[in-house]
Amino acid sequence: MEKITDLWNIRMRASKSAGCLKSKVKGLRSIHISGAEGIYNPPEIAKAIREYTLRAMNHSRGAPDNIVITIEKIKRKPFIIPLLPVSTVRCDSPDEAGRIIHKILASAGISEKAIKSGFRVVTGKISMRGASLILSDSGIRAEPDQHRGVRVSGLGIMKNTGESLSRRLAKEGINTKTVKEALVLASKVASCRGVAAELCISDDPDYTTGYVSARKLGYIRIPNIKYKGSAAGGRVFFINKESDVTHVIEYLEKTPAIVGKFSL
Ligand code: WAQ
Ligand code: MG
Repeated sequence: MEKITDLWNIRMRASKSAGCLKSKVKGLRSIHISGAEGIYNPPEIAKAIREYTLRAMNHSRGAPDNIVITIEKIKRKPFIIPLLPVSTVRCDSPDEAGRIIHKILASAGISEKAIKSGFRVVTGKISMRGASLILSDSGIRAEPDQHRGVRVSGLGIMKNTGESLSRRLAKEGINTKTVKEALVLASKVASCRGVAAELCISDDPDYTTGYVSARKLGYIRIPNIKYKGSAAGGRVFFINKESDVTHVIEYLEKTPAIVGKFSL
């Protein structure tokens, strides 16, 4: 987006009805295929919708039978937030990834119980549409709807910040939409008061790089976080026990935040 007036939030979600008995037993009516969101100025809207539609229709998780695209005018002044610094660790296998994740999360003050609970979410067979909120000390899940999770929305990046980010990422050969969108999302999550860290594994079977992020640690990419072909994945936001869950959800789902600078 070029200017921070006349902003629109666009959300896409694609799903297919749950045909298989297993999902019905678990009470799931639909299976999550793909989702995306971003903030745009009016001249960019038509292009964004086309791009989101194509993404939904050609997804590695399968063919959807329902695609919902919502376009809403943003009525609040957005927060301008910094981008997290990016780094990539060396990691050759999901086993090694497990050890690396454990070390990073423990250094961010996340308890053993909470790390275990987070692992269960991101390696579970059923993909949530959003993220799980896990209390950093007890490991208890705090999101009101455990099927849906908390869906971060109202996020974007200023045009010139996005362009210089692309140049930086291109030098490392990682200038992709997937990386950029995840980085913007992680930056918004890290800017939320009460969030201690995030863990993410893509649910796309062919995308095997995940990340751990936190305001203090930045965005740490972890290759080979899962085996190719696995449709498991998810996101966990670890929250401090004093944090106000309602406020956290309100900020993540509803409050517009735009990445406008590189660091604090
Ligand atoms: N809000 C909350 N949770 C979300 C959101 C959102 N806006 N979008 C996705 N999720 C959750 C949901 O449970 C998905 O199943 C899961 O995350 C994975 O989503 O630097 O592509 O869109 O190379 O598959 C990481 C990039 C890419 C790492 C992550 O996630 C890198 C990715 P996906
Ligand atoms: Mg996905």
